[in-house]
Amino acid sequence: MKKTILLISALVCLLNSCNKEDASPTTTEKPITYSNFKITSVKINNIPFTDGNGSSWDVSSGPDVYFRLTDKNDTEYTKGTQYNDILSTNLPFGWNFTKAFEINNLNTTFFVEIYDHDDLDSDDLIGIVGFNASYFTNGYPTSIPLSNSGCDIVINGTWY
Ligand SMILES: [Ca+2]
Ligand SMILES: [Ca+2]
Repeated sequence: MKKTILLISALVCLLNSCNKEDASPTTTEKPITYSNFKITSVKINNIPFTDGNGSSWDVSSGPDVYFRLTDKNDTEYTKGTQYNDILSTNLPFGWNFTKAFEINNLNTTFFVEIYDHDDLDSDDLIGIVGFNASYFTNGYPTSIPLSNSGCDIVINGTWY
């Protein structure tokens, strides 16, 4: 008999605690949060075809475009293979990562540096676009458009 009473009181407790949860304002479900993001591809929608002086990147052809993924210390994490003689009609173009680039600290800022490769002198920097994944944790978009200095890019990836 004692056992039954104990069981019943335990059950009542359980029910009460359930009721308390039900009384909370909207839902008892916790919103999903992610603490990592991995970049699976980078797409270039637009680049400026002239430098700050109005000169084209190459004298007689379009720029030979590649990107470097770096951090503030200029550590290079990955580099995209070069597309030669890009014209505005080649836009958009991009790179699928053979190995996704994993960001384990969402607060770290990375940079997509877009270059024109030159054979005879140092490569021309077309533009740099910063990316800090923590700015996108409201909604966790898997396709993130970013713009800076005339460069419009899209970073695609997965939250996990
Ligand atoms: Ca050049
Ligand atoms: Ca060229």
